[in-house]
Amino acid sequence: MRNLSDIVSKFKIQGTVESINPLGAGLINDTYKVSTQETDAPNYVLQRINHAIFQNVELLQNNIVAVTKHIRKKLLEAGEQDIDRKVLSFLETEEGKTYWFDGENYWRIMVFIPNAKTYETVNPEYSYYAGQAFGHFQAMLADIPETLGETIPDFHNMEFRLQQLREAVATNAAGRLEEVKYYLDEIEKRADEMCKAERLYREGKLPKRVCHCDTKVNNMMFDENGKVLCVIDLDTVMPSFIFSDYGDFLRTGANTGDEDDKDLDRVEFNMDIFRAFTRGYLESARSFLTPIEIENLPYAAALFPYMQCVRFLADYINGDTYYKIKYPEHNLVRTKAQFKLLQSVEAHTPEMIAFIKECLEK
Ligand code: GN1
Ligand code: MG
Repeated sequence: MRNLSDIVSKFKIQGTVESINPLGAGLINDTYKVSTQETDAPNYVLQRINHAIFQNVELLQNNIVAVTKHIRKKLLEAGEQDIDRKVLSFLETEEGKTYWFDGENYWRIMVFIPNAKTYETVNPEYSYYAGQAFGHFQAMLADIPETLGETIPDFHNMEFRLQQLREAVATNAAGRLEEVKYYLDEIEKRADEMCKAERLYREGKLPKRVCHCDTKVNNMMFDENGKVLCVIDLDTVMPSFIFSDYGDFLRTGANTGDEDDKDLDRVEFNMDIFRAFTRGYLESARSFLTPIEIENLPYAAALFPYMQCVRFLADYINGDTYYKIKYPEHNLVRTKAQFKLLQSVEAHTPEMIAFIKECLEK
């Protein structure tokens, strides 16, 4: 790989690079923190964009620039303070692009947000703020003038994800089919119900809105007091069902275990987190959500563990070509943990429905 400081030098940064160290735990891109020597110069985040997955980097960066500019404008209009910590800003190269292609890889740099933290787990109070923040994020983007492209076509299309799984099964590239039969059966039993969003969309009953589409807990920056500053990891911002953002936060935030927990007894759906997040989300999103969207929030809570189960399993069957893995069984372990989470969500569905009803009556 190229010398990282060489890559940094292609962008118009302030200050002198002191160190470059790995940052974060994303499964797709490679991320580094670039620290500068001068105290008055910002630090930066350098990322290698996974070009195998994000094939149209120009479109990707255009989306992100459009989104961050629009959010910045909204924050200014609302008279917000501390705007530089509430929205990402990307640096340009000498050629005026927000990415650099070194002949092999695509790179980008954004300003590092100081005194902000990400978490792998959150308590109910933080979840409440997270719910408000994602509702607010969707609300701010409701009138973005640019039409955003799909950075990964059919990214959260459940029918498409099932089709990919079925193709993986038909090919059986890694010869792993025998050991995953049970999970395939369980997935197929639920397939029809889980494709409900696509059907409602075709019937004209469900809109697409600009969503974040990767609302894992660790994609939010919190300030010193646990308040959400901003949402990061904007690669997948695109038109989708609001279920994407609501559901994927709960998939990660309300899981009492880890996404790849080997101990399935640790994996449960935490209703306290569900309640706090839902309360926050409804507060900031209720004004624009339709009754069908609200009614299907419990479906969204099940859809994302289900979809992730399908995606991890397909990758396992394909021989681990998509997600970074740490050991050979990793994608199978992830599949099992997501399935366990799904079962727990299913067990809590009546309670979720009752809680949402209660929120709306207030
Ligand atoms: C990937 O980049 P990261 O780790 O935040 C994936 C998400 C999955 C997630 C599972 C582009 O997100 O869709 O939900 O892993 N991103 C892409 O942890 O596929
Ligand atoms: Mg991430």
